[in-house]
Amino acid sequence: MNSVPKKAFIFDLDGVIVDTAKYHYLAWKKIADALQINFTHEHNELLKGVSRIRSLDIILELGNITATVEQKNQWLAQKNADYLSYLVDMDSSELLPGVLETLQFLKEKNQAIVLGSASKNARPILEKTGIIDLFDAVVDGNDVTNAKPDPEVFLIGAQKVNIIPENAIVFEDAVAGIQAANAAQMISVGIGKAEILNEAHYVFTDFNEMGLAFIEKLIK
Ligand code: B16
Ligand code: MG
Repeated sequence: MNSVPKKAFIFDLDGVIVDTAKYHYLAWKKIADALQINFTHEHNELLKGVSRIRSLDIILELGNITATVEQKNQWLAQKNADYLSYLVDMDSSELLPGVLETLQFLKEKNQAIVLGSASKNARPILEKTGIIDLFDAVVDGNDVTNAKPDPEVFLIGAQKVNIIPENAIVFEDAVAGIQAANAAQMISVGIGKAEILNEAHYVFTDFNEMGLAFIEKLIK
């Protein structure tokens, strides 16, 4: 008899599965340029894992600009339309190193695979990259009221596959996401730089560096 409980492996999207930060940057840059706000790649780091509306507020704060709700809605719509235009040709070649192998390995091992993302565009991205069928549950920006570092997105994700938080593992590239995973009492695995993601239980540059042996250890 197998006494090992099934676990939930929860993946963030942007920065973990695909590198869409570059497209978010290009789309926000157009809005910032039009408003004469200096918006650099370093500023873009502040937007990782952050909701669309909060991202706009951060950019407006950089330029000391106050705006009406109508203006903000217009910029949000413009930004998203531009962002989506960069995703038109997206395919599996945009999957980050080792992601597909990791997902397939988890599937073979009969583990629950969950998406936990702040993005409202998560589903089309999973479809375009050809991996949506590997997911047992998808929780995205349309499903949550409280943004990361609030644990809501990951707690809903684990609940959807009937796994208790203690048996869930979260892969995240953003500090707020690591904090959300820790607040949910889950195991947090940072994808990126150890000096930035220092609150994570483990950190790897990417899934290739992590290796399947590490995943196997998490399953046991
Ligand atoms: P959208 P994640 C986040 O996705 C991005 O990191 C963040 O930069 C973006 O603003 C947010 O999604 C909202 O995205 O405009 O597509 O709804 O990292 O939580 O997967
Ligand atoms: Mg992310």
